[in-house]
Amino acid sequence: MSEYKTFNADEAMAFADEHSELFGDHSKLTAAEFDDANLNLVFRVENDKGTSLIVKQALPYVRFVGESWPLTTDRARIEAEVLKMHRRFCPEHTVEVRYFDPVACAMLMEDLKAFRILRNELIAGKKFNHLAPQMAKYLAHTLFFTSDFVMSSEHKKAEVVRFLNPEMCLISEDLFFTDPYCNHERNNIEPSILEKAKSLWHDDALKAEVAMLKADFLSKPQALLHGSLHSSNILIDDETCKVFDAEFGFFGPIGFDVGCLLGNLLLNYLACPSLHDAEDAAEQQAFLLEQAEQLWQQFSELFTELMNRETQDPALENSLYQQRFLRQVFSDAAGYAGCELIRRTVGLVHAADFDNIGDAGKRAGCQRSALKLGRELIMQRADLNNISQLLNLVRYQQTG
Ligand code: SR1
Ligand code: MG
Repeated sequence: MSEYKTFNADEAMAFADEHSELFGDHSKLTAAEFDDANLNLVFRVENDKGTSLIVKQALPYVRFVGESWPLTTDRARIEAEVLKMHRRFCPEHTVEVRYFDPVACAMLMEDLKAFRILRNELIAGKKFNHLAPQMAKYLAHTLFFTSDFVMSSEHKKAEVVRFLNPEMCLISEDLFFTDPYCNHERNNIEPSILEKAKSLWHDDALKAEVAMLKADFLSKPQALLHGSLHSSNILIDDETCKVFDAEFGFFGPIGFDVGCLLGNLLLNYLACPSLHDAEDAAEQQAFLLEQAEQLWQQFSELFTELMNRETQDPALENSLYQQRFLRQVFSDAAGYAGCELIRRTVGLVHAADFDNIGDAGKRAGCQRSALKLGRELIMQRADLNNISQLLNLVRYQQTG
């Protein structure tokens, strides 16, 4: 391809056929477009023997908004490079990119056809005991091995430049840290909670803490983040989790990836009483709290073990420093989890966990709980000493 052109189904099939041996000669191919992709053009290309691949192409705009929101196609390069880097450090839980074309801004990925979107599975009340341990490993390995603990000062600075992602970061900066705290036209606020949402616009104490979290997002390039680690960007089957959709990747605060995932577990937790009957809701909430506890516990144990064993910079081997570092990651993660709860409630992009709740009154109750819990996590993040205290805050807010 000599210049960028948006694929149609035939061109997606040709792209897959040209860049993969998978289909062999003379396969009869079909291409089906995914219509639920927020940002990009995604096709499943399949032959008549059931073999399939995913073709994903960045559009020069935000797909679900349209051409009125132009967006860089360089996000495809970022996504391919982040997934390749993360797969180096955690291959078992990172989707495989088979080929990337920088002119077409398109990639060929393995098709995990038997896997399901984690958010949808949690909404359906499914439980996966392998979720927390596997995501803890993904987070610990991808974030530790791209941090100052391992990368030399010079190498990491070059990587920070390579992964500069200003347009995608601006979306997160606006949606997480700016829009929810003012009367922004992008916000999506249900009338029944408008008064609660308005209180955010005038809450100076909260806005000061959100500003600190935003400032760190802007200027704390600790490790190569996925940058959008929510439960719709994790695929899961009965044995394995796989992370995909890494176009928001950049070097940022480690607590942002941890907090995004934690925040999405808490969104589903708050939705449970409105999604399931009382007994199922209680069981699902107990599962989610257990997964949240294991996620942090196992992440921090793995990260500590890696710091002890693999740190390359003598100055960063100091055990007191390492303890303080992880303590700060926990505090950051609590704050970013709070930001995710709030922005998914009043911001442009909601979460199906709440939007799937048919009863408007129950949905509004979940939204109010999310705003309240989100604020508490942000305001109390420095005082929460461990995951148990954080989860007690969650339990209390649920009944508060
Ligand atoms: C305009 S992009 C909106 C959201 O979709 C992605 O999944 C990220 O969560 C982003 O915030
Ligand atoms: Mg996605």
